[in-house]
Parts: sequence; C-alpha cells; structure tokens
Amino acid sequence: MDARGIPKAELHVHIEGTLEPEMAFALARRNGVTLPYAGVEDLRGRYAYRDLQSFLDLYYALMDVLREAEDFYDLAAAYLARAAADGVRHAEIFFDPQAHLRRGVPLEAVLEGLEGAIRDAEGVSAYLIPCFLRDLGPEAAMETLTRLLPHAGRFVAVGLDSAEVGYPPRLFTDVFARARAEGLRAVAHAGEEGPPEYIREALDLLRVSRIDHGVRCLEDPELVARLAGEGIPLTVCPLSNVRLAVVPSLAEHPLPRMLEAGLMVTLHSDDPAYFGGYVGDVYRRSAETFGWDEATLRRLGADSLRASFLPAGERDRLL
Ligand code: ES4
Ligand code: ZN
Repeated sequence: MDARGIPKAELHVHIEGTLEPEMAFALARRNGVTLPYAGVEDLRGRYAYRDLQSFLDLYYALMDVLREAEDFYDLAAAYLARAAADGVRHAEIFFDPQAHLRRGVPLEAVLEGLEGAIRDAEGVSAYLIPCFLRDLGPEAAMETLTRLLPHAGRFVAVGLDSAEVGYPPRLFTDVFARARAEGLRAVAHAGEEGPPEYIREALDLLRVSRIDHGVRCLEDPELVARLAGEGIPLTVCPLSNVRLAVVPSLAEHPLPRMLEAGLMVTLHSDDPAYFGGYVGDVYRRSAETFGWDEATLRRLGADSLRASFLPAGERDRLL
C-alpha cells in the first residue's frame, strides 16, 4: 500500500534532523567548514546510536555546517519538497534556537531562511516551533524566550527537547507560563527516555497541547486513562524509538497497544535523515509490521491533521 497518497500532518520533525549527509558536505564546502568525517559513507557509518545522547552528540556536531540564512533555506526547502511528496499537507517544524545562537548564528538568519522556504513551498503549509534545550537548564531557556518573544508572531508554539532524563518538565514551569501568556501554545518531549511522571508534569505544569513521544505512558495505567479520556495527542516516532533503543525492534513497538488503549496517537519521523525514514516511510513500515489496512492509515492521517494547530476551517479543508 502506498501511504504517500494519504493526507497527513507532520507534527514531530526537527528541521536540523533533516540534514542529509550529502547536504552536510555541500554546506561544509560552501561555508569553508572542515568536517571530521572522510565522506558521506564514513558519516553514514556513524549513524548507529546507543541511546538518545549518542545521537544528540552527532546531531549537534553536524549542524555546525548551518551558518547562513541560505543554508536554513536550502535545508527547509529540501525537507518541504520531500514532505509534500509524502502526502504531508501541513508541517509543524521544530528548530533549536540555542544550538545556533551558541555558535554565533543569529536568530534572524535562522528565521529568514526557514520562513523563506515555507513561503516558497508548494502543496504544504508549515508553522515553526522553537524548542528549548532542556539540558541547558531553565535560566538559559528563559533568556532564549526573551530573545524569541519579539518574534512571537512567527511561531505557533514553544517546545522542549534534547537530553530528557535529569531535566524534568517542572524545571521549565515559569518559562512555559510566560510563553503561554504571550499567546503561544506549548508542546514538550516527554516519556521518550524519561518516566511517566515527566508526561504528567508536561500536562499539569507546562500545560502542553500535545506530548512528543510519550511512549512510556504505558507504564502508568492511570495516566493512559487520562491521556485517552482527554484526547491528548501523542506524536509517536517509531523509527526513532528503534534507532535510539527506546524499544528493541519495530515489531515490539507499543504502537498497537497504544491504539488499543484508545490513545490519540499520530505518526511522525523525528529526525528523518538520521533515523532511516521520512513520514511516508514511517507509515509504510508501520503498516507492514503491524498489518494495518488503508482505513487505519487514513485514520492516523486524519488524526494528525486534527492534532495540528491549524485553525479549524483550514484543517477541515484538508480532512
Ligand atoms: C531529538 Cl529524538 C530527539 N529527542 C529529543 N530531542 C531531540 N532533538 C532532536 N531530536
Ligand atoms: Zn523529537
């Protein structure tokens, strides 16, 4: 079955995680950056991770080739073309402002490049969601929010990502309260490597509209009942979970159990250049592995559009 024809929203993709090795080398050359890898093959050979941190080390190192607005434009333009070909009608794209600011890349260059690509993309709309790097702590997040807020109209929400364990959502309560007071929605990575308690904190303290990943909610039946009852979307990324050893294999992924429990699950790619597939691949491989029919994929696609931040009128046109 070809899942690419199914209308869908990509709600969990980090734009820096769409940096393919070929583009990394092309941008390195353009910007005079020397990469510590022999070539594309050598780099791809390093895409074997033990856990989230070992992936993040490579992800933060390789994004050093992104320097100019034009680089962010090329990155996002390539991603959006690929997404549109996969049936993505709308994308809500994460980016990591702190990972660029700390390298001396101005926020304005990042935004100008990403927004230019969104403006020029055909067949797909997109919103931007800046994420705080939780392992840099709440003070750094608050400083970053201060720099973001003059541009608040250019984002739909704020997010929380990077190394999870040891950096619980409760640390960011004030940061998220301030962002929400400025009219931004909120999402947070929780329950990827971290415990179910982090999912509760994201809901109760950060007041998020969606949970990114959330797979570990299954360890807490009361939490599952709440998430299902309230219809809180969980943006699940099965290929990511396998590559980062959150689950042992795709066949053992808890997606079928999550659906059976009545959870509002949506399917996404996370960092497609690093985890072996874009959202079309995620749908196709999940359907093959779990024996899903086209109706199931269509429901997942429709749910992803319902879980988006699109205004109801626009969303309903895509459903
Ligand atoms: C990420 Cl897979 C994942 N988890 C947490 N933070 C991230 N940033 C980019 N990819
Ligand atoms: Zn993610």
